[in-house]
Amino acid sequence: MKLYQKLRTAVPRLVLSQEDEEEEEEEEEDADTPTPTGHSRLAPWWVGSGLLLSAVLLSAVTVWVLRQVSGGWHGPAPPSQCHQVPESHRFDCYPERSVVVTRELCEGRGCCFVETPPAVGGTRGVPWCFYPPDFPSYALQSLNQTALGMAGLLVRREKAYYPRDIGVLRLDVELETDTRLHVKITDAANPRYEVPLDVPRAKKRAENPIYSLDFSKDPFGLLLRRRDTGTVLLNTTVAPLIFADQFLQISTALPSRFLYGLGEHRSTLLHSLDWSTLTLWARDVSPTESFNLYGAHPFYLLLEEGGDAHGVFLLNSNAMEVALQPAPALTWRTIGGVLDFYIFLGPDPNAVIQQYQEVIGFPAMPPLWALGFHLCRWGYGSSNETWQTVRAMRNFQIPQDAQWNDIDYMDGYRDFTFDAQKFASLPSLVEDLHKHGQHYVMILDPGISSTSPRGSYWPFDEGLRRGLFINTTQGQPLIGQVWPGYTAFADFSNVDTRQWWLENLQRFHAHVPFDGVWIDMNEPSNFMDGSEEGCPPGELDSPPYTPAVLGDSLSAKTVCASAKQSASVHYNLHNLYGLMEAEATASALIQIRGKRPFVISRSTFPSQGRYSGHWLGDNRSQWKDMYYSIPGMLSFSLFGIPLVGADICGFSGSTSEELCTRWMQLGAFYPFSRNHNSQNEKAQDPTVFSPAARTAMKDVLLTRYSLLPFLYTLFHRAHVHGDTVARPLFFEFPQDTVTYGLDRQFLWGRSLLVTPVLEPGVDSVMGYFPRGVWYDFYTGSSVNSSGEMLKLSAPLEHLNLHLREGSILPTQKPGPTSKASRGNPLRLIVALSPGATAWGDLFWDDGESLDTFERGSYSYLVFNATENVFTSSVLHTSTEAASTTIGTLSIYGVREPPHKVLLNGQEKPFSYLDNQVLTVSGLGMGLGQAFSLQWL
Ligand code: MIG
Repeated sequence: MKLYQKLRTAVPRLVLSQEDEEEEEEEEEDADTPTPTGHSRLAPWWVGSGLLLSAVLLSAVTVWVLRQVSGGWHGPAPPSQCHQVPESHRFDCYPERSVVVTRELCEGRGCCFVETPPAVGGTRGVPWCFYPPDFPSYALQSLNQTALGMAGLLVRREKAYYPRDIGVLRLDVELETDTRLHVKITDAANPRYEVPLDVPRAKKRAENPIYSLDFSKDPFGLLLRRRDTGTVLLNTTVAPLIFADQFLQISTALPSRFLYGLGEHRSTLLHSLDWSTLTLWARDVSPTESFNLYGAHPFYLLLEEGGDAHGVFLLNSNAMEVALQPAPALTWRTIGGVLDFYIFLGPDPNAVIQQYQEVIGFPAMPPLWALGFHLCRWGYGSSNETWQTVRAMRNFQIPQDAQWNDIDYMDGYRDFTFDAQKFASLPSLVEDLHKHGQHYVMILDPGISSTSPRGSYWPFDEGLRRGLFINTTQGQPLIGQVWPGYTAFADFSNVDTRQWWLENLQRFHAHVPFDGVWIDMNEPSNFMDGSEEGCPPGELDSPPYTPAVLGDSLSAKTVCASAKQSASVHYNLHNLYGLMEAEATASALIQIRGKRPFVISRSTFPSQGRYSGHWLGDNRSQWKDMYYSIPGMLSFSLFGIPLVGADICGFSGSTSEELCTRWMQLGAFYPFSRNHNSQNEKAQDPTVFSPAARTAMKDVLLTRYSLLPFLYTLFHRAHVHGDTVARPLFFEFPQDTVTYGLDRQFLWGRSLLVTPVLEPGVDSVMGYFPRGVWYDFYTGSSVNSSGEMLKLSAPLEHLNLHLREGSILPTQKPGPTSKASRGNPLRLIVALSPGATAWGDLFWDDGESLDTFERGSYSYLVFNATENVFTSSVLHTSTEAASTTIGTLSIYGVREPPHKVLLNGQEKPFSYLDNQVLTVSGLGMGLGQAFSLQWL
């Protein structure tokens, strides 16, 4: 208690009401002697105006006794206490799915058992077994100031109900920046597994945090507030903290129901808090609502009342669940590691994502060709067939930057080989792609065939010799089954594996000079559960608590959790498999090609954006799947992986011409745009459809290509500032609550609104237009919205695109490849605000060299329009800029027809249309040249 008191005198005091003060004094006196009654002296937290929430804070960091709860309580909770807990505030004390919870089992845990009508619609509904208000938890026993914040001890007097319950925990609170707080809870005595991620460490304590922090002492709890609004962002006193070796649980009240993130899942962008549980455990499965999918992203963004936003990241890679309930409240439930939270205070959504990426790392700058159109198919069957498609695309002059091959290029599905018969012309195909300014990408799987005759397959022989595979508990390579038959799995947590992976890629590149790599099946996926021998008994494969993973077992369709990897057991590293493979692959590509790497990965984890993009996996050729790609894509924007897209036209099942046309239109606005198809399905590339459909697809790709300078600049901003590329509307209009649930439209950057058609048989689409002037991208005609749903004409050949007032977009005459386009003159589209201002920028470099920004080999231009003058300012320039010119300026929203246009003071011809569009062509201004254009 001494430490605690010392700290209290060291910081400004908390102002409490008279009554509260008395209570507090009382508690101070007998702080060491728990009262035997077991009754909380405070109003329960759900009574919103209770003491806990009415305290006024004076300091950023204040500690005081909130409530003193006895630890001496056993057995069934008194029924009155149980019924007192409102249904929405019942925190599940028996989340196990394998048992039907009875009163006996529940009360055996010391919890309340109250039956309520079963839920409808697939969720578990109100838990029947829940914590009583005074369920034993930890008490904050000491708290010391540290350089960055404070460190304390949490002590539990009574064990909870899971084995190896940890009695004394260490709490570290670091005020890392004014907008970032770091809270870590771990075993005070023994080191535990922690995610091997390099996170930046603050050097000194934040001076003016925009948050304040308070602690409840017994039971321990943390309250985080936004200072200027007083909004309580976290309140962990709502349910007991549990910290056993393989069951760690902490709950918090949420300040609103506007919760996003927590991937990877198939869901609406805005999560439902009606008793949904989101499981995070990398899994190969065709995306299905409520299943755990390929990646794990324990991060959420929450919009508060009034439009401020904050984010919470739990740096933990173990299997976990996040339980949501309507209180609103959230429970993190993980089965290993430590509770390591980063909290980002924004205050706007974009700032939250920037701050998150300051911790996990900003995304890599992709090569320009990555932003072109990609074509792929499982089952071209031969390199000639693949080549035919490429030629057909060229014949119709449909833009394409990259041709891909799926596993059928391999010899017996073995990595680093290609079928010598069917793919004999593969090297020539790749050469031909390069000649046409195009690129080649092929798939690699992490399962390495283990049954090829010794001496015939270097990847396995050498991996075995060097000991680079995931091992069983017995120390032998774990054997599972994937496409090539029996396989071992590369252990990318071993640095030597990265070297071996590089050598494999080098050897293959000598024959097939690929440009990028598609890494699939890296959950890792296994056709067997665990291994050919199953998994051994024990607490890793059969933990005391198994989160609600698909298949009810950690080893379902993957390797055993007990398997040994160089950095730890697979139990801890499973969710990191795709990240580690991506890192190894990107670094190998850099060494082999000396250029910016292009990697697309199926499994992902926070910080993945530094190494790869992501596609949303095995969707189906259905309208519903097309819709789900939007929330999927936008969620990955939140996760710091801006290079994302879904299989355009659908992976499995057969697409229709109408669906595929609409999907090509939407997909032309995925940051990563690839049409991919499963084996045994009809071809679905643009060339196979009717002339009308084909032309619509070609047109929308040309539109994409015309926007590449804008898209590329957005990626630069993502790389340097952590801005999002594809962006939910609420990011730009957080004050407009209508936008909170919108996930059928999205923005590129802050200004380009995409409103796709997502259903069959229509020729119009409803779209929301936040308050302001919006211009039709193609024509420049404007609508002035007061924040309305508008019906837009949408015939099959048309994708609705609108420009927000006040923006300037750099575009370019499109060519058949990004390489061809980038030589063409630029056209800037200026969308004036009613006050006749606009802003935009352009990042330009050679499109492929490493670290151009970091080395200064780039140009950066800022465009402004104000009072009838447009100016281009060159903030930075380098040699690449010399060959590129700005040719045209199209200014939307010029109200009066001008009589004169001056370029740097010289008169210029122009055109002016009735819809208030002023166009000036033939500017011929080099990118490195600042200039101004005035209309009078
Ligand atoms: O077991 O490589 O998600 O895009 O075409 C299926 C074949 C393995 C799954 C990928 C899909 C790819 C397919 N792969």
